[in-house]
Amino acid sequence: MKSTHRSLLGGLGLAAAALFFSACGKSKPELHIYNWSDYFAEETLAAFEEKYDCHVIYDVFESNEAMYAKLKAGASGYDVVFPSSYQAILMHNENMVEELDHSKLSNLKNIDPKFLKIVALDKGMTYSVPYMSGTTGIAVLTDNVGEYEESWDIYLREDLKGRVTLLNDYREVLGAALKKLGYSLNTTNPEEVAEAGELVKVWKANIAKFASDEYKPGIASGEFYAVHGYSGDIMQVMEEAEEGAIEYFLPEEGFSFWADDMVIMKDAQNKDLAYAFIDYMLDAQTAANNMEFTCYWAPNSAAYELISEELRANPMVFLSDEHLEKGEQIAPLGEKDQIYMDVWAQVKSQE
Ligand code: SPD
Repeated sequence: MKSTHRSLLGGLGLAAAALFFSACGKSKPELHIYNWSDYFAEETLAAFEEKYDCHVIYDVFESNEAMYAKLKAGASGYDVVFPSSYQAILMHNENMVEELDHSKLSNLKNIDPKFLKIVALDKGMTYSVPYMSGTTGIAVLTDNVGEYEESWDIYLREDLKGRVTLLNDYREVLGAALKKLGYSLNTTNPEEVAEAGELVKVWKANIAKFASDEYKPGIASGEFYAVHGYSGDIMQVMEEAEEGAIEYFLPEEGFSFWADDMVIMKDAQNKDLAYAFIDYMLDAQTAANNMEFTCYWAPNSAAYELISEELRANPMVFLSDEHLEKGEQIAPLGEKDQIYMDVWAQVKSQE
């Protein structure tokens, strides 16, 4: 697998660089992207800028909730956004994203049909195109955690108090507690969600913080001993750590898996460039480069033969039948989402 140095600082470097280049050459067309951090290979954006003689401005978000809140609060000017599939559905229902013109996406043919069948929520790719998919689990610093059970109960361990983190993401954290309690992470039963909230309050007393970007540098530096995080991001940190220093597990009680998609915003300023960008991301070599860098599954059949043997064989990258069986995909809940948001607000406000 190609070893590449990644910023473990949540993509701030890339965003700053993009802003710098944007300020230097205002005459070129600009493409504004809003995405998760550390989610492109280093060469991806620069190669696109060169090919299309444009500037790419890359802003990052740490959760669907934060991204959606910013857009709803009036942030406009983004051309391409990368919500998780369950969030893309909500954005589509709220008329925030374009219906896609497939004639402008020649590389759509590369999308893995198996992925469309078993994982994609917008199976016809009418308003979203799949980008990457992964799982959410727990990474541990082996020397500091010692023996452990592959369970959400790690958040109860007194000896790890103040050294563990949970994601700052209500669907992921309440979802984890729901799995621990034996419920679906998509339940709309208010009592089950409330019970999950009570469990998260117990976990909260033991954690250092809710962290969605800081967990990467935190476990890399040894500040945190166990972190709740995304498979590819953890694998990125593992690649730069000593062999065996960090392990990743999927709790036996169940866990989430998800996909992140690409959408074009209704108010995009440069829709042609947005289409060109999505098509470029679907190019086999671009997708392979992004997979090698991010360590996530890009569901692009044409890219599979271009990635290393090692990546192809890594069980952390591709969703296996076991993942699909023991894990559960986060689904959109419509109005019932409010049940989760109310419980999450209580969790967050508890001292
Ligand atoms: N660094 C990229 C992380 C992408 C995580 N997206 C998945 C969110 C599911 N709740």
